[in-house]
Amino acid sequence: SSPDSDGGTPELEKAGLLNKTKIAEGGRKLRKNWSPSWVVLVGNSLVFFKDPKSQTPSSWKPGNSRPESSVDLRGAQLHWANNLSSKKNVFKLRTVTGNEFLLQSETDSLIIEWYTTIQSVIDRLDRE
Ligand code: I3P
Repeated sequence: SSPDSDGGTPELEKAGLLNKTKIAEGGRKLRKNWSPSWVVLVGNSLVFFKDPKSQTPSSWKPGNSRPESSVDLRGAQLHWANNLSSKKNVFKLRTVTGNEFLLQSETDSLIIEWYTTIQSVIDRLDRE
């Protein structure tokens, strides 16, 4: 088991800059509003930071920067979604509460890494 599986500070799995738009809130469709977001995968959550200036390795740490929003990955669903955008490399993340996000990167390898890492967290939570 991981060093923090007994409930200490959750481990940082991944952090980076992606383009993000929320497309649904509680199942209700929203108008797209793409913007760059500093995305941090930590523990069971995907955490979004609005300020691109806070893109430092320490910026995810609690207290250093206030997250814009946070997504619980337990029970979430991930799908490639190039049919939902004119942009390339888009995937959709849907939470159990019916919030839907599109995430996108111009860099193929980067978006594949994010997809794979988020899916592995979802799979881990499904097995718990
Ligand atoms: C939207 C904006 C989005 C686009 C969306 C447009 O227009 O151009 O970037 O999504 O397309 O409606 P507006 O700024 O006037 O709201 P993509 O970039 O993902 O294609 P859509 O309506 O086909 O989703």
